[in-house]
Amino acid sequence: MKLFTYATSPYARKAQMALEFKGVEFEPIERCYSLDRKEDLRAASERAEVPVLVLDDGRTISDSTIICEYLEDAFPTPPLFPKDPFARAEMRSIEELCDRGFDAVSYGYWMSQLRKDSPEADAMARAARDEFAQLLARLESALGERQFFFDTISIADLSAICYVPSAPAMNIAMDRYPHLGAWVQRMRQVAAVAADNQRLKRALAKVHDIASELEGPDGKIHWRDARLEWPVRKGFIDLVMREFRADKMMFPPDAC
Ligand SMILES: N[C@@H](CCC(=O)N[C@@H](CS)C(=O)NCC(=O)O)C(=O)O
Repeated sequence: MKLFTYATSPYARKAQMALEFKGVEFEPIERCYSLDRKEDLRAASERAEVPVLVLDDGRTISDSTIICEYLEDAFPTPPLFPKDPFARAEMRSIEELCDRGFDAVSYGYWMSQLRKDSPEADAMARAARDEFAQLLARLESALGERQFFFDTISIADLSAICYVPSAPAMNIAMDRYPHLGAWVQRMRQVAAVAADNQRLKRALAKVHDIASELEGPDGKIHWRDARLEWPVRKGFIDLVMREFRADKMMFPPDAC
């Protein structure tokens, strides 16, 4: 199998950690279409997003949630889903909170840093910090005194570990979230998570500035669903309009 992946993409990281946790052999291929425009990723995924899993016979599976469900079905041991149906539903809700909520808020924060000379930059950074803190509080209470979000490590943990440790980079102190703080340390004892953290550190060490992580060769930035909703919902629609009018937005193609 192959995995189109990218060391700083939370979705790709989740899928790669799931493969590694389950001990499935695969070849990682680092791609980010909006930054490198490599056509092999576009050929494998109509949305040209990572992650994409390519099976040995060439069939492909896109979307981190769908990939993780496939991996759980195809390689049930060790499990990454709880057994109880209600716990499975709760696990999916935490994954969704990360994929939709944390992702959009983080994107909003990094956009505010990228456009730091824009009139709304400070307010946007504050709004993103406030909402990120609310999301952390939700996870802190969902985790409680437990070792992991459910009886054993699950997709909820692999999703959340892609966001929680970025709080300090957004100037959010972790001392209000003691359970999450201890959980991050515990998670980093897990081999697949430790390997992911090493890859992330290596990738971040090479990042010159935020622009090089977000803007493609033509200056366009990838936008989609919740990432677009967040600045509109928070009242930063003028920034969105300026990006759109300046032709700096790249969207997934129609009908996919
Ligand atoms: N719903 C998708 C979202 C995947 C996604 O948005 N991936 C981003 C990276 S974080 C991407 O590939 N964006 C396209 C680009 O930047 O070229 C999933 O869960 O896999």
